[in-house]
Amino acid sequence: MIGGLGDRLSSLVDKIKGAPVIDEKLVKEVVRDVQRALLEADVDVQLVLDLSKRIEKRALEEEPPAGVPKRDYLLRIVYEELVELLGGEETEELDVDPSRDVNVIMLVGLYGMGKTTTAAKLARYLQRRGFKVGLVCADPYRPAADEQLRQLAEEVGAPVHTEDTDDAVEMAVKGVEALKDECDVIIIDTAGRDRLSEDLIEELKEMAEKVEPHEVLLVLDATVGQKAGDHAEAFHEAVPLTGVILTKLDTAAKGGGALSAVARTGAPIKFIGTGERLDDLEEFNPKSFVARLLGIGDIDELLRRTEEMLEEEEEGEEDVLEGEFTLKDLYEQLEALSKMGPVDKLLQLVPGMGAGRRAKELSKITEERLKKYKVIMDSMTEEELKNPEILNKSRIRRIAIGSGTSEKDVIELLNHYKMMKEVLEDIQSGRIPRIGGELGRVIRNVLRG
Ligand SMILES: Nc1nc2c(ncn2[C@@H]2O[C@H](COP(=O)(O)OP(=O)(O)OP(=O)(O)O)[C@@H](O)[C@H]2O)c(=O)[nH]1
Ligand SMILES: [Mg+2]
Repeated sequence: MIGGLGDRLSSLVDKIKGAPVIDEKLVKEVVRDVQRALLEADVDVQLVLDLSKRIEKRALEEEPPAGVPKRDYLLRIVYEELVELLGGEETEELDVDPSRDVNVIMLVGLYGMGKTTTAAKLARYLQRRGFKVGLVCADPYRPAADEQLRQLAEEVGAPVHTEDTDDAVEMAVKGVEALKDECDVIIIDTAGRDRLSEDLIEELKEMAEKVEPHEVLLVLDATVGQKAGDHAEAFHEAVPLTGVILTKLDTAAKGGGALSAVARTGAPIKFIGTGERLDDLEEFNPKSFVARLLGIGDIDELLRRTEEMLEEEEEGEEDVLEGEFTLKDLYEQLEALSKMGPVDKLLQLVPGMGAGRRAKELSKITEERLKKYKVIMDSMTEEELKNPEILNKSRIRRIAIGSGTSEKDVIELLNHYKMMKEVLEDIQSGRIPRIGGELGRVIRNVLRG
């Protein structure tokens, strides 16, 4: 993705990992490689210079925390500075709330940026999260705009509203009116122009006043490179944006330029489009994006951090082990954990978990199983999720039938739940030592509920 940036950066990681010593010469070489990679990806020269200066200064001056090898610390510095370049640690989630009557999202942007395609992609993304999504065409200008949206809506299986008028605002208002009862989220595909003209600004402002959107997302083609920054700024001045979706990153050699320029404006990049298919939409998160660019899996990441964590005792985490540990928690936490890497590998990092029956059994929790567990849990009542003890034979049978799985599957889930609970108790009683830091937190979250 985004040209050779990933290739260049991951060979840099190999260089750091393979260097016989981490000295000034290597640091300078690394800095030069980072510069070259970023400039090639069209990142602004000044941004690149600032970043490389910071990397060099930090690498030469900062002392790694006790127990952390210099090598790992250098990697960490490169990683942190790249994350900063692409928007920092904080990420903003899409503001959709199931308790609202309806959530309204406006997609805005110039001609050909990918609004209509992205509307359908976003619909699918939200459907997968359990929302009922409707699409509204608010583009009276582009020939057959309604037909294009209709076809895409059909593909994702979403209701669509089109209104036969040449007034974009009216199209949006009537569309929301028509779909709001049957939908949780309504996505409005607005009309573009060839530039940010007065009439477009007026149209979008008036529309926003009338439909009161929770999100106004600018859809921007990443192939424009650094110009994406000014573009985002100008739009934001005209209509307050809640975020940006950068499209066509799959084809954008200048993607690094677009990402860093938009990040600099402070507008959160919420999604990236990575292809023409309707599945090609990803949540954008600078941390995991950079980890991917560097080719360091989150496992590496965690392993590296473990070392420093062992040193430091985090404060304020004493009570996290307390409280009810329910099945629901198990699912949520396992899901969070599995995003960081294979569950079994992670659990092996916990002292006392590496071998034996429990580790063997828990290593069976693959992504596939997690999906199955979710389906099973969807067939349970709130009460059952909270008090799995009440699950007797007949309840288990009912759940298996309801979820289209087998009784064996349900029992397996319950066994895994019990096992995690045991581990929790072991940690509480001190039979398994506490571990600190990020990994410790994740593991404790898994175990706490
Ligand atoms: N490769 C790639 N192509 C994309 C992506 N997103 C959109 N496209 C393509 O970009 C072209 C324009 O997309 P549209 O969704 O029609 O753009 P639009 O902003 O609605 O265009 P107008 O309504 O004419 O203003 C289409 O051919 C899409 O398939 C992406 O992430 N990657
Ligand atoms: Mg369109």
